[in-house]
Amino acid sequence: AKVDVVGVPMDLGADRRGVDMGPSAIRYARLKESLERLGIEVTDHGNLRVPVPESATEAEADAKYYPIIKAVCDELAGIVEGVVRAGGFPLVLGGDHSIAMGTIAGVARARGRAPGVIWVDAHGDINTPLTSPSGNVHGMPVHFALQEHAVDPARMAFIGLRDVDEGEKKIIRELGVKAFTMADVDRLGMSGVVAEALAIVADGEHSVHVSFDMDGVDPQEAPGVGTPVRGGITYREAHLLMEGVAASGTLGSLEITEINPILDRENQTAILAVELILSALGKTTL
Ligand code: DIR
Ligand code: MN
Ligand code: MN
Ligand code: MN
Repeated sequence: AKVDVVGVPMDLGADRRGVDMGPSAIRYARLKESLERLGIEVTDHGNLRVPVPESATEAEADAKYYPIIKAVCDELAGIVEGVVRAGGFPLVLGGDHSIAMGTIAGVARARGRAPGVIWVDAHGDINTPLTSPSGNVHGMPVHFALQEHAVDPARMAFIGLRDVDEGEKKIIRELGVKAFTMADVDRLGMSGVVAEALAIVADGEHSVHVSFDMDGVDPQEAPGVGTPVRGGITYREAHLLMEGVAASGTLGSLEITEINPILDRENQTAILAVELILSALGKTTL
């Protein structure tokens, strides 16, 4: 197996600073060595060049940096497209969650078809620029993925939701997007949730994209995130989720977002991210 790592040190999409250090934190947690120990061949494409907010114009800042975020996502899409066309597996390291627009666009272009998407998050990330209470672009990537990158709302599932804005609730209801809230995880168990989610999003091998916001996990296990919300996915549930995805044989691309090393404790959120990546790529106990 082969994995292509791409880092996107983006922190323009969120209010809290520091997620731009996410790719470094994940690499520091021995991503490459751990993947290689699994027998995976790793090509690290390094980081994209992402402007810092201090270098933005006033107009760009007023637009919540959308023009810059869009430009970085376009570049990311090109890299991801190339990776998929070459038969590789894109593993994208964030950065805030706005980068998902680039990853999904690249996968869609390479395959001529948008992937099914499992979106693991405490939040819906489906605000439009008009419904968003914050204006932050990391709260909107699902909206843009559906709108501009042809993701089919019927082939998408959220897992882990527990903090959804009023406007987002309405959009999720109207589009009929399958959303497994934490209450659903409690009731069905994570193995049931993953099985149902995969039944919705997967339709063949390498057809599924997992977009994993580390704030989907409970802050006790993943304190290094900008917008922690209590009552999240437990350590074991997170592994079960990734192991279920791996066992399905349908995973085609993966991204890990929103790790904030400044708010972390001894890099534990990045260390967990590496563990979860390994589970998603086939690491098993026996
Ligand atoms: C909120 C927070 N729904 C917003 N979103 C976050 O700003 O749109 N997403 N934190 O990860
Ligand atoms: Mn989130
Ligand atoms: Mn396969
Ligand atoms: Mn998110």
